[in-house]
Amino acid sequence: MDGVKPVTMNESVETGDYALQGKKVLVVGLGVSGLEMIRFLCRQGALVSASDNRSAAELEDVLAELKELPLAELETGGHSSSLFRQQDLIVVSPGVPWSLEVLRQARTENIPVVGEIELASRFIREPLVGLTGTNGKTTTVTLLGEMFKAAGRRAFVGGNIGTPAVAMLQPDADWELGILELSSFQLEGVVHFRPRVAVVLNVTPDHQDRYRDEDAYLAAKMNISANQQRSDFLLLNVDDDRLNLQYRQLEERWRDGEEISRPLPFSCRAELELGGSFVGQRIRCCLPGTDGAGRDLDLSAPPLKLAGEHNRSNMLAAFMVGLIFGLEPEGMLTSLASFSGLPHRLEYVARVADVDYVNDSKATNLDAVAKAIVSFDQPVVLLLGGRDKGAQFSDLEEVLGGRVREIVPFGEAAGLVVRQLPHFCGPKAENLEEAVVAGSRLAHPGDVVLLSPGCASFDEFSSYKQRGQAFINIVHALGSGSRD
Ligand code: UMA
Repeated sequence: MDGVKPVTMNESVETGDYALQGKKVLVVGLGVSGLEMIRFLCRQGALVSASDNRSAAELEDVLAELKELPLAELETGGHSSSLFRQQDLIVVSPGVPWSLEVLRQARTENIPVVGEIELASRFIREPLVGLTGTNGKTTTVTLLGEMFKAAGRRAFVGGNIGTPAVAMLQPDADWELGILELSSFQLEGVVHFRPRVAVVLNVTPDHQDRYRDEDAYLAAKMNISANQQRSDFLLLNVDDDRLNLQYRQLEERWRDGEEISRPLPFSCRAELELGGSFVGQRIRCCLPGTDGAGRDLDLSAPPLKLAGEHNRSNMLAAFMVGLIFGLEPEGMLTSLASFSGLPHRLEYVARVADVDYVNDSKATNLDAVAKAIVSFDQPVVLLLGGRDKGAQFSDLEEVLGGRVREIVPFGEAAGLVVRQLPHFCGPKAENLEEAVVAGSRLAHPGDVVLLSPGCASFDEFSSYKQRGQAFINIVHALGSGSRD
């Protein structure tokens, strides 16, 4: 993490004076985070400037929105050190690299530089759940949002999922807690951010263009608990080797009385004495009694619509967070049973003639296809095709064996798929509809027909969403009259 962790904010802010009235604050980046930060900072009475490296022409829509707001200065087409050096505070959008020369320079001049999550968390008074991981973050915070909503609790769900955390601070807001999906980019920019409960779902190599090595990426993720205290919790998936090691080290430090959060393990492979496990059909949780969170449960899990160990692991993490916040287990089990995931991402559609149909239209690359295939315990009939993006379909061979009954190649890329994966392919289908029908004939009872196309949709549709919706419609037409 050399060179990426920002310098802490100036003394007055650190000692609890968060007043922004009359302070010169620069917002870097004019995406959704930048816009929301500008709105918030203007409401706080700050003298707000903004800087973006896109040209004014590229920012046309954004500039139209900014017209309503009293900006002190607006810089487009690059970042100039003269503007950065005048500021009392610089707030940075998550996608902007901390290594930018202008930011480095500002820090050497003791100008505080923080990220959007840090800014928001300094003003949010409600307890926060912070959730990170390489995969499954969006699914898990969405499920958590549903669990809290079902329990009648007003939970803000935001962060990397799309709504910036600072939107939690809108004047008419009335939240009881915030659930934040946090990317490693966002976690790089935290200084005092302290979630009441932090969760790390998994850590596998990603964003290697931004991080020096895997340890630097892990360090950015673990920043989620940097400011937690002994009454806080850090949930770690111990099925992940790197997190298992983190857990064992942190547990020792916690037992030695260090001022760190209580680490709690969770696993879908082993039953644990402390923490949570989801092995077979049973969910077992043993949570320590700090602040009334103590629970000891052994429950039978309902049948789930989402397949795969990674989904069980995400569900277990959400269940444990809910328990810590006092949600009733029965209500949460109902939420688990009805949760069908996010649209177009391993989205369960229906069961027709004892075959499950799953829409993974968002999988437009082979890595996503591979992850989808391994998430099922039952045999898969894979609908693969669309407009090729230069993929090497033969790379899939390793995961297909023993898992995929047959591939139905479809659309423009069908010929290429057949040439590269001759042993797995049945006859080509012209389009998606033909592919679904062919898939339904090939599938045996208990199988999954999976649309995980590994290609763009543009040969037949205007977007992956339209393709996914078409798949859903075709499946429902297929199933009219059958049990859903
Ligand atoms: N920009 C600069 N200078 C730079 C680089 C970028 O001015 O050196 C400008 C760009 O021209 C652009 C703006 O910064 O105008 C974009 O800022 P941003 O990339 O932070 O984008 P936002 O629209 O604010 O969205 C961000 C997250 N984006 C990234 O982390 C890249 C969104 O996550 C998030 O939903 C949103 O804040 C709200 O919190 C997206 C994402 O791809 C979904 N995340 C990555 C992931 O999930 O893998 C981490």
